[in-house]
This record gives sequence, structure tokens and C-alpha cells, in this order.
Amino acid sequence: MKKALITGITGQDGAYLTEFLINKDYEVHGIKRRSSSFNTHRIDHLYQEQHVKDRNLILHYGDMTDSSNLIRIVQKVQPDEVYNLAAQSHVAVSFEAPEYTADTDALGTLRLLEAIKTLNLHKTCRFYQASTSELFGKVQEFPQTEKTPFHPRSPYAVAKMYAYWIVVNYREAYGMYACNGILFNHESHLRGETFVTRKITRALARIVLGLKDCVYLGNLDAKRDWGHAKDYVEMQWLMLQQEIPDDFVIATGIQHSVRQFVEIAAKELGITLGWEGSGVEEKGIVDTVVPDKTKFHGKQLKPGDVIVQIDPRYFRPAEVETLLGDSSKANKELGWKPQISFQELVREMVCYDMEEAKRDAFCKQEGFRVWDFHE
Ligand code: NDP
Ligand code: GDR
Repeated sequence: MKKALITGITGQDGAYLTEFLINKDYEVHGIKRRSSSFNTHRIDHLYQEQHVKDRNLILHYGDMTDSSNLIRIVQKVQPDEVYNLAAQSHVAVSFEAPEYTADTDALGTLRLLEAIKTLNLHKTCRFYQASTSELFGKVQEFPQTEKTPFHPRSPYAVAKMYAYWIVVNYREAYGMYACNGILFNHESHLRGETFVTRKITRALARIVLGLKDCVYLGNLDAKRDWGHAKDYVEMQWLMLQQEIPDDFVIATGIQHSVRQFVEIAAKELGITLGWEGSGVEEKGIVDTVVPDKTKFHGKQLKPGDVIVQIDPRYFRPAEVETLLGDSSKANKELGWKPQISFQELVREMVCYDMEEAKRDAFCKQEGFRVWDFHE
């Protein structure tokens, strides 16, 4: 039985990858952070209680900022494969916490590689690094491939650029099997609630059910190449099963704007949106609405309702305006192709958030308090 160690196991990709590896008969070990509240909801369905014999999912407390802890975990687990998914992964937050982001995303990667090397596992243990399309930042070539020059535009992207090169360096210097997956944006119903896609699907569902009036967004014209996380974790595993380690771009090759994402998600809920104004004045206004789809206990959206507004607080000090990936290399060398379409992705997210919103609307109707949170 192969052993995999996943950092960032409690995140979106960590959850999909854990399920994928368990289905492949791996013993999966994950590093979770100590938190004042439960933080394992994405993997709770896979977790087995500590007293169960022959468990295939084992969690260890740890943090990418703590080298002795990482050494201890790697020593204990003796992994065949390490997937380094842990990161302060929010680009906007990285402008507010640049030092912590660098510590976790850049130095954290170095600490983990050093742990493997110090324990003399670098000839046997394979290493996957969660690299990112944010490395391309101010893009210099369309679409972006493994050969496109980097121009990072945020503390997050700069930290990930260090991580990218230190992985290449350990491969070249010590002959380690280490790979960068340069992944473009990938989403799902498990996506963190403050990333734009989930923020939109969650907010629209709540607006439709009368739990919220309006969603405030930043740059509606940013364009991204959005895929499904489930497709992308398969790729992470595939990259570690080759003869020679290499770096790969993973993307769908199709681009949409944030504005289009809002429109398509709204359509799934029976709403056609129109736009008025421009820049910070811009508003998304209900044009037509399918009555029964949005009716819940008397609340009814109507044409003219403003459900999207711009809040300049969501603009970034330096923006990545447009990203579009070309994953021909992964397609050719690894036989990888995404299976889930953009439309299916949006539908899945909307349906999931509608179910959650219905539950909250029901609780509210029965007199229970329902909380929203700051996005
Ligand atoms: P998430 O934000 O959902 O998950 C991040 C994970 O990292 C969480 O488990 C989080 O723990 C953990 N983490 C954060 N800081 C630390 C730390 N200091 N020590 C240990 N663990 C920590 O990200 P995704 O699952 O979406 O992404 C996975 C990786 O892929 C990240 O590295 C991200 O930067 C990268 N990436 C993601 C893309 C995407 O579109 N999703 C695209 C390209 C790259 P906790 O749950 O406690 O917060
Ligand atoms: P990104 O994802 O920065 O691409 O990083 P995010 O969903 O945060 O932003 C995508 C684009 O949408 C614009 N935007 C908003 N973004 C957020 N979060 N909130 C808003 O209200 C809003 N309005 C407009 C942003 O300006 C941006 O242009 C994600 C993360 O998963 C990274 O870890 C990963 O490396 C990259 O994808 C690839």
C-alpha cells in the first residue's frame, strides 16, 4: 500500500485528492492546522475514528511555518508521495498579509523539501507542488504554456514563484522526483466561500430565497480559465506516476469573465440580468425572472431589483486581468483532458448553494437565527 502525505488536506483540492487516493488504495496522511473551531468539514465523510484498525486516512497537527513539526511528520509517515497543497491561497488577502503568505507559501515549500532531504528520502519520495497560473500575472503571451514567461502580480504569486523555482532546484540539484502543476483556477461546491465563483453562486442562491438583497463584487471584467477541481486532482496524481519528473500547465483552454459567470449562474436560477452604469457605479439589475424558480415563502424577485453592485474594496492593488491556459503538453504526454464542462461546473455550484440556502431559509422561517458572514 502506497503512502501519500497531503499538506492542505482540509482545503478544496485536499478533499478531492484524498478521496481520489483512497479510491486508489493509498494510505493517506494529512496535515491539518490547529484551529479554535472544527476545520475538517470537507473531509469528515472520509475520516475514520482513531480506534478503527487499518485506517486509510490519518491526520497530523502541523503547520507549514514550523520546520521541526514538518520533519517529525515526514519521519513518522515515511511517504512515497508528498502533495504540497497547503497555502495562504487568497490573492487579495496576500496584499494584507504578505509576510505570512511568503512564510507559508514560499518558505513552507522549502521547509517541506528540506525535511524530505534531511531525512534522506529525496531519492524515493515523489513531490508535487501546487503551482499556479498566477505566476503568469501580467501575461505576455496567449494562451499561456509551460514556456510563457512569469510576471507575478501579488505577494501570493511572488511567493508561489519562489516555491516553483525551489522545486525545480531540488530536482536539478539533488535528483529529486519533484514536479510543478501550474494549475489554472479550478472550482467546485467545496470552493472557499470568498473566492469569486463561490461567492457569486452562494450569494445568488441566498438572494433568490430572500436571505440577502445584493452581492458586492470587484472587477467584473477579469477573465479566468475555470475548470473543475475534481478533474484537476487526477492530474496531480498522474504527474507523480511518470518516469521523468516535469512541470505541466493544467487548464481547460476556455475563458469567461466574472461578469459572464454571474450571468450564467443567474440564468441557472431563472434570472436574466441586465447591466447599468460602468466601473464603480455598475449595477446588475434583474431583467426577467422565472417566477416559480425564485419563489420561497412569499419572497419574489422582480424586474428592476438590483442584485449586484460594485464595491471598490474588492479591487486589487495590482490585478491579473486575463488568464487562458494551453495544456497541450499534459494532453499529449499524460493523456489528460478535463471531463467536466464550465456549464456543468456552474450548475453543480448553484444547485449545492441553493440546497444550503433552502435549509437556512427554512430555519429562518421557523424562527431560528441564520448567520451570514463577511466576504
Ligand atoms: P484552499 O484555500 O481551499 O486550501 C488551502 C489549504 O492550506 C487548507 O487546508 C489550509 O488549512 C491549508 N493551510 C493554509 N495555511 C497553512 C499553513 N500555514 N500550514 C498548514 N496548512 C495551511 O486552497 P485550494 O484547495 O483551492 O488550493 C490548493 C493549493 O493549490 C493551494 O496551494 C493553492 O494556492 C493552489 N492553487 C489553487 C488553485 C485553485 O484554483 N483552487 C489554482 C492554482 C493553485 P485551513 O483549512 O486550516 O485553512
Ligand atoms: P484568483 O481567484 O485571484 O484568480 O485566485 P478569485 O476567485 O479570488 O478571483 C478571480 C477574479 O475575480 C475578481 N473578482 C473578485 N474576486 C474575489 N475573490 N471577490 C470578489 O468580490 C471579486 N470581484 C471580482 C478578482 O479580482 C480576480 O480577478 C485563485 C486562487 O485559488 C489562487 O490560490 C490560485 O492560485 C488562482 O486562483 C489560480
